Amino acid sequence: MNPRPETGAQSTPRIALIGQPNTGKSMLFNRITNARASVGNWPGITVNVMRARVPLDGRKVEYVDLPGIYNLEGGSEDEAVVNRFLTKFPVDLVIIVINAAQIERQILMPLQVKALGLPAVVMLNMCDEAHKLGITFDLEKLQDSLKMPVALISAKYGTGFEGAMKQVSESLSSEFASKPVLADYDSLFKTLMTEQTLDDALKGCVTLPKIWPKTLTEKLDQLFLHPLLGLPMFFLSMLVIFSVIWEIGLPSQDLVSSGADWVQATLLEPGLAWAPAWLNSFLINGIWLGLSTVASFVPLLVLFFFCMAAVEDSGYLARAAFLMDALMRRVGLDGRAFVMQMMGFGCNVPA
Ligand SMILES: Nc1nc2c(ncn2[C@@H]2O[C@H](COP(=O)(O)OP(=O)(O)O)[C@@H](O)[C@H]2O)c(=O)[nH]1
Ligand SMILES: [Mg+2]
Repeated sequence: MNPRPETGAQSTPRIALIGQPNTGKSMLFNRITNARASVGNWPGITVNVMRARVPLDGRKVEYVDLPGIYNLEGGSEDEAVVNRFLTKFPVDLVIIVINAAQIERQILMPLQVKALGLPAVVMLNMCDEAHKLGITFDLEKLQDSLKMPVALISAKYGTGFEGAMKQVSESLSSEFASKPVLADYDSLFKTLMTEQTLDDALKGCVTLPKIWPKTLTEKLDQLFLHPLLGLPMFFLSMLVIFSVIWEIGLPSQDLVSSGADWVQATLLEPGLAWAPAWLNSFLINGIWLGLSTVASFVPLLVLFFFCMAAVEDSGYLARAAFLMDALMRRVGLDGRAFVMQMMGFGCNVPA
């Protein structure tokens, strides 16, 4: 039996939010607590864990935002923190936050929590995203299957939030005072987690669209990563970039050069006519010529970096590396090495 320090029927009930990273736990936590959280100071817990005390149906409740984890029994640092937290500072209710659009990949945690015997409410968050993708849920069935309340919400837009908190409040009153005992994780999970159990838990509860709507990125990828047209299109884009640099960059380089020549002929040479030959040559052929040569490259560089930044930030460079991989492998290199080859067209020193 685990001792339950810091809790008891007389003290503040504690509710912990758990779930995978990026499921919206913190956003939900902020919505629940009106962003009035502070970093909790828990003995033996090294990462920042936010906590806040706010009333729920007239009773003060402590909420804790635990680090995102993929698995309750894993060995990563964050998983160890959650593990340690749940055993050392037991909670009276767990809110399991799940990305509703990825429910098939996130159903493990409710099953693990159920196996531990912790009272829990599942919040299928990001219902707006799931709705956009055409995913529908049979909440009644899912509640029956998981044997815990399930709410469909959007922490971002507030959809379903009130109803979900009502479920939290009800679960807390019914379960509070009959606290669970955390069992030995390993033996508990060993029998539990087969693909079959995961599939069964969702059977008939979730309807995924037959055809997933394509995002803009997917549509563009289909075009740019086309097995036959992908490479020609990539070379064409590079040709366009090279011509832009050529057509705009070279004339601007000439412009800067002739500007520098003009400055030299009309200002520097007459202005320095008084100087002895060695000083004159040092200032004009040494310093000025050096500076103006470097300056003449500036327009080219600016243009080149601008074009490359656009290509890189759009994600096209990473895709080009993917496209080039098969070719580059023939010469014993990686697709990414192609980026250096490209640089070589500009200057072979950095390449
Ligand atoms: N579309 C949508 N995005 C959400 C929702 N809730 C959270 N997010 C986004 O999901 C991302 C991760 O949220 P965060 O609260 O930091 O997740 P955490 O890692 O679980 O704490 C953020 O960019 C949020 O804006 C939601 O209900 N709908
Ligand atoms: Mg967070």
